[in-house]
Amino acid sequence: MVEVTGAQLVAESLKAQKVEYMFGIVGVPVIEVAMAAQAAGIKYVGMRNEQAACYAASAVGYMTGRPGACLVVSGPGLIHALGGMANANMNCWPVIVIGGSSDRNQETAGAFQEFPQVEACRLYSKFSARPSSLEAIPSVMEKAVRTSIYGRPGAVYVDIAGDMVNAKVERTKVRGVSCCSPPPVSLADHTAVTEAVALLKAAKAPLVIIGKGAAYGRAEAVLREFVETSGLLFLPTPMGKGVVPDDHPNCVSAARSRALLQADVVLLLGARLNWILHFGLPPRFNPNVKIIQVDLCAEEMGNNVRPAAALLGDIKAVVSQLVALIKKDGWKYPSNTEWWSMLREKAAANTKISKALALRATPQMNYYTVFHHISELLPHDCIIVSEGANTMDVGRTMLNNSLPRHRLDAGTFGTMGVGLGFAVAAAAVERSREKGRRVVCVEGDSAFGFSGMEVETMCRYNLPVVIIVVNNNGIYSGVDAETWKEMAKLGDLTSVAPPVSLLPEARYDEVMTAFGGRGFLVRTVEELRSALQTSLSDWENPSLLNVLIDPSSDRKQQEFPWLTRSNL
Ligand SMILES: Cc1ncc(C[n+]2csc(CCOP(=O)(O)OP(=O)(O)O)c2C)c(N)n1
Ligand SMILES: *[C@@H]1O[C@H](CO)[C@@H](O)[C@H](O)[C@H]1NC(C)=O
Ligand SMILES: [Mg+2]
Repeated sequence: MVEVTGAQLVAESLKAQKVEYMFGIVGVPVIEVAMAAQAAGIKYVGMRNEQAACYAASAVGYMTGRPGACLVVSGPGLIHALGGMANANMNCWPVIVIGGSSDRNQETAGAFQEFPQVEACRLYSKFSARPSSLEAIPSVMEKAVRTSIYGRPGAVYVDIAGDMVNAKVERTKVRGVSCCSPPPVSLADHTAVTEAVALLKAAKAPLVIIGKGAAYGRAEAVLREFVETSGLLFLPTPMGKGVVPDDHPNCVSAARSRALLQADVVLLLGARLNWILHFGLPPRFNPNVKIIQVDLCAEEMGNNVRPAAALLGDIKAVVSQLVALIKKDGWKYPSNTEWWSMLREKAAANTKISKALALRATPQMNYYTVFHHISELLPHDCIIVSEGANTMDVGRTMLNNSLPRHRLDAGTFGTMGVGLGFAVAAAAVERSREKGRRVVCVEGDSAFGFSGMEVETMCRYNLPVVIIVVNNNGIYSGVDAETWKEMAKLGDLTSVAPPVSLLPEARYDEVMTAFGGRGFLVRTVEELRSALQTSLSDWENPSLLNVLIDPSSDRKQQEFPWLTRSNL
């Protein structure tokens, strides 16, 4: 008689569903689950906070199309993971959280770390359940993984009662469940496709917006063909960057505001008309703009703006339909239109302003100087992880992506603290690939602090992440060291220090050296370039560049504020 434990069933079921990575923190009752996962051939990455573990697992889901698993203990462990589940669900990224919970016979008795976990996860996931017996584990796992990747991807939760982890059952009594099929692909209604092409042909100022749904849906090849066949101009959303390369001649990122404002027809590909796209409404959009919406989620159609055409289906398949129809017609948007030349001029003017800011000779560097030099040195195929406010926003405009799914940032939910978990995940995935790519993590000093201890995780597993902390002594801005000292004389700092401020010239680089990685304190362009070159040539160790910039450095004047608010 061969017996199998609950832990083994969880691990083997995950492996059977092609889950390759698990991130987590062990303790009672899940230590055996992590060990069983390794025994089943799943890579286990022990993290320092469940939040970061869940961010990491969801990043694997986005990059590979297969959810990463996040393993947490009961009560507080699970609570910490909720932030990661919410972030994944908002981003529509698959992740499977496995939570140990208290023993069934102690429920309601005040058991150790007892919490209503299945109920708690419901608000943060697409699916939240607990297998009722050991025999039920494989099918519940299959359903969880399937749910995370079918339809609109998202977070799922499976609860494992503590007493089930080490309980045993005869293997022959457990029905094996094979791997779920890849998500079924559906095409858009042919009439809607015809309407969409007619709208594009009649447009004077058409614009394609490429979202991270297109990146997740692996539509890069067909989308590039679509852009080049149709001759249309495109604008990526933050994580849509790289699906078609940022330096493609049809990319109008540098004239984003103008392109959004004056487009008369927008083809929305795997992007939502939420706050990132200013709801598709005035003052940021033309009130008469016609939206052609391509999405795999029917409920998304009509959010904020009623679409002129709704193309429901798999993005890769639907874009193929568009390409086929355009090719049949032999239609191409002319490249000598006013729309083209206006956007080109605007883009050139904006780029010139950024460049002038970057090259301004001042004693301290500003955001533009830092990103100008970083962009010259980064390999074109690197994965850029980024978070912060100014750091993320300025960095996004100045750091190009040429490959899809190579930018991971604060995303739809605007979550600070995601960066280091994403970077750990990206580096782990890249290391398993034949030609692993560089992972560069560009962090504001505030953003870095949320998950800063994951530096130890990077050092422990020799993950050669290059972290660049753009340090302005605060959230959006800070004060310099001298002013800070003067301020301390004026009264208790909790009363007088600006709430945005953080410790001036904090030595984040020493967090890295504390664990054996490379740390650099950087004040000048020369130091920045040399530290970055050294870091990029080291594939054994992680590095952290603590780049001190002018704490009063700001974003250049914008036509519109970044966030569209109601008129208060
Ligand atoms: C979890 C979470 N907490 C708080 C915030 C509010 N917030 C937005 S950006 C930001 C940090 C910005 O500072 P930093 O990372 O140093 O970037 P900077 O703008 O200074 O370059 C914070 C705390 C958030 N978005 N997410
Ligand atoms: C980034 O792309 C833009 C075009 O969108 C191009 O002008 C710029 O030179 C590129 N930057 C780098 C560093 O390649
Ligand atoms: Mg800052």
